[in-house]
Amino acid sequence: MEFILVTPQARPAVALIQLNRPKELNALNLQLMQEIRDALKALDEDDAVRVVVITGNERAFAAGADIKQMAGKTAIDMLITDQFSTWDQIRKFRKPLIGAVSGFALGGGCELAMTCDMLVASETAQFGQPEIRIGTMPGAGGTQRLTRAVGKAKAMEMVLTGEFISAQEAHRVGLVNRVVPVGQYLEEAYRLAASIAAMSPVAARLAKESVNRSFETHLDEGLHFERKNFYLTFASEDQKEGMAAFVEKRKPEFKGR
Ligand code: DAK
Repeated sequence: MEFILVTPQARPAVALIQLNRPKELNALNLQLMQEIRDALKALDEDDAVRVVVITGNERAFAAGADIKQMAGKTAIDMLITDQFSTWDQIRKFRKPLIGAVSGFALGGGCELAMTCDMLVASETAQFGQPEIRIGTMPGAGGTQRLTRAVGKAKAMEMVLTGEFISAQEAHRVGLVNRVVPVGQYLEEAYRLAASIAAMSPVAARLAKESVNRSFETHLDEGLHFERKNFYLTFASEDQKEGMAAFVEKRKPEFKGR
């Protein structure tokens, strides 16, 4: 891996992916995105990993897709490169994925953050979809996920003016889960990850899938989907362990089976 650092056990059962193109503010070139995709695939298949944290550095989570790499491309170049398949595979990651964001999360960087299940932001984080300022528009979910997260008025303003919002505002409008001082954002993400890693990985996976389904379907179908996944948890050893531990007044030990 040239542009990311992967630590499979950054904390017990918690892996870390760190974007590592600091001079370019972690601009997302094709190779970097492919490396994230490959790392997530490997971590998805690694039973020792229950939760993944993805981060950049203090100055930038990612300042967007690599403008220098994109600048001369034609529509047909973009069509043939089919970058969306990389993004689609990232979206299909099945374990909980937490973004730890400091500094710039712009354009594709904001979109990458929004593919995470939860976000911890430092007080210096800034989120934005500034593509309009360079004559284009969001292409990897910015008009869709941002609108679902913050509502139409705020999303329209961000997408049409390209203005950034602060971590505090991102928190107020529901884009991020928590905002902490800059020295603490990664630790806070690990804390959140550890609390999820202590749960049943089977239940976490089915619950994540069910929450995500709510964005893609109507209520009746979503409730049906949720019920099937709820029933499915009763096929797991973890459900037996969790309920036995409650009755026996002890801490459960979930095995992911
Ligand atoms: N691409 C390439 N290089 C970038 C970059 C980017 N997005 N952002 C920053 N850099 C580079 C700068 O060029 C500079 O490099 P040198 O000139 O030193 O070689 C270095 O990082 C430091 O940046 P600055 O000197 O500009 O630093 P400042 O603190 O002055 O400004 C800034 C920071 C973040 C405000 C500024 O760099 C900036 O405005 N950056 C561009 C932000 C932006 O427009 N982002 C949106 C890009 S479009 C798709 C998926 C996704 C996308 C599209 C398609 N498919 C699946 C098909 C997404 C598109 C986008 O994200």
